[in-house]
Amino acid sequence: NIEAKNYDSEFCGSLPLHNINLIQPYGYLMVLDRDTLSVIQVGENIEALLGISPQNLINNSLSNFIPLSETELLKTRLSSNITDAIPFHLTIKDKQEQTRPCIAILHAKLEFLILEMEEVSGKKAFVDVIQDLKFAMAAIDQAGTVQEACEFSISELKKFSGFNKIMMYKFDENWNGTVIAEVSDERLEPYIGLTFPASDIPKQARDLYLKNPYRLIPSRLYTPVRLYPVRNPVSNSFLDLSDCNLRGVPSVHLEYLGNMDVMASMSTRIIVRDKLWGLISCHHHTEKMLNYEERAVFELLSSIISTKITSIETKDKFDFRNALRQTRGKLLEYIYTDKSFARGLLNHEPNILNLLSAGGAAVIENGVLSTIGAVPKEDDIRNLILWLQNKGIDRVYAESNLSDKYDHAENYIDTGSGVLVIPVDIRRGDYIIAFRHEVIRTVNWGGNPEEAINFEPDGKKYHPRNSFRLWKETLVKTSEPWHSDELAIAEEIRNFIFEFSSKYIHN
Ligand code: BLA
Repeated sequence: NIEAKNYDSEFCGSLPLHNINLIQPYGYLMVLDRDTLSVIQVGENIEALLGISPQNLINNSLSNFIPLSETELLKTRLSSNITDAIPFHLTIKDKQEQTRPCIAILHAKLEFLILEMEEVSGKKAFVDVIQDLKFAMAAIDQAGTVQEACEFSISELKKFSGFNKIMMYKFDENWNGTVIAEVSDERLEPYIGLTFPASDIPKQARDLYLKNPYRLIPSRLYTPVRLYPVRNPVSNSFLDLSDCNLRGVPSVHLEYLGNMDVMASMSTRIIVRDKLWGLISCHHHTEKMLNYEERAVFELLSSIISTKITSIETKDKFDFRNALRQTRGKLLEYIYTDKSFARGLLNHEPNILNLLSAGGAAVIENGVLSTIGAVPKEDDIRNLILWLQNKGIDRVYAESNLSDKYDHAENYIDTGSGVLVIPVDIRRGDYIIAFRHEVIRTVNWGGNPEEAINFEPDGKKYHPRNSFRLWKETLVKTSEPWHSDELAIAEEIRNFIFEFSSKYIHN
């Protein structure tokens, strides 16, 4: 049986999404020859738009259905070698000579063009769209923290779109995600504060957000539309639909939406420093279609929110790093004037506890142990040093759950759940050790993550979990995590002591 932690990489993560060969019926899809614009492959629902069967449409040129000026514009744009999806207005004339205005999105591939079309519906005036955008941008701009940026953005998007519920979903370092902000109609079950396992949005699904800004599923009960012919005659395989908005949805996710009691869903990416940071997830209890303009507003706002979050996070990181550097500067000065790293790190303000946000610290210099703050008993410290020596730990080493690696540390969870170790002279047993106490953390999972997926007795058919009720996990014997900047600063202190001690200390 597959373990929960592996669902993301090993099971859900291997479902093919790009060659599902089915589309959702809220639009039309055509594969066209790059030169002649003649139809190579088409979604079987095309008859509803053109009044022509897919079989009869093959080898006809799109230019037979649009004004000459639009064919020319399309060709000019194509010759500019833009690879991004380009939107167009197409004034389709169907078989009965009826005019059917459409918005088309063109994906230019090497071998052919993929055209996705939707009939224009409920067009908003340009000035209204701009007004919505300006309001939302002004609100987002007011945010001073990431939390505020998330809250302001989703409430603006809720006003604008009318979804029943909008959430900001933030990924952690293991790709689990937590709902950190939520606005919803009153009667809905809240998800705020709940964490969902990585496999709920597996890797290949997350990766698609690096290509496509959003994913829209207007109705989970849609009837899938096949492509005709089934195999693309140019590539002689299934059409790669990864860029297409209309791409069909794997049944496991449709079932998942049903279990959440959601009929329509839309998610929009938040990208921070080239990485998927989170998603704005929107739910609706009845079918809900957003037209191209509305989706474009989501797309634009998602990049504005991404920029805002990036700038706040960058500033926070800079401030944190700056404060660390200032304290480090003072400590190095103390070590220098005291000609002893033990005295330099322990006897002044600020000291090593301030530098590393530690509850206690032990420094062994020339075999002599000195401590500050709340530390384990002397015997325990001596044993820890023997363990470090035996392990040959000769670089800065940090653990937030020491007892997981070293059983004996169970005895001093209250002072030393976490350690940061700076080895100075391993042979002599000279170390600098900062301790952090236990911080009991509760993860509020949206349903038991061990049951993220349920296999039927045949071991082949499977279902997503059907309960998202709070399932608490308590993490014990673990301290606050050590920050990579703290590790870097510890390394700098170690280098300084090396340089300096060869000249002044211990002689
Ligand atoms: C897709 N799963 C998704 C998506 C979201 C979630 C947002 C993107 C598509 C969409 O917007 O609907 C999950 N939605 C959530 C979560 C919240 C939310 C966590 O609102 C929290 C509030 N899913 C499973 C299992 C598998 C799985 C067990 O639960 C795999 C076996 C797969 N999820 C799965 C797949 C997709 C998906 C394959 C991609 C669907 C697609 O884009 O085609």
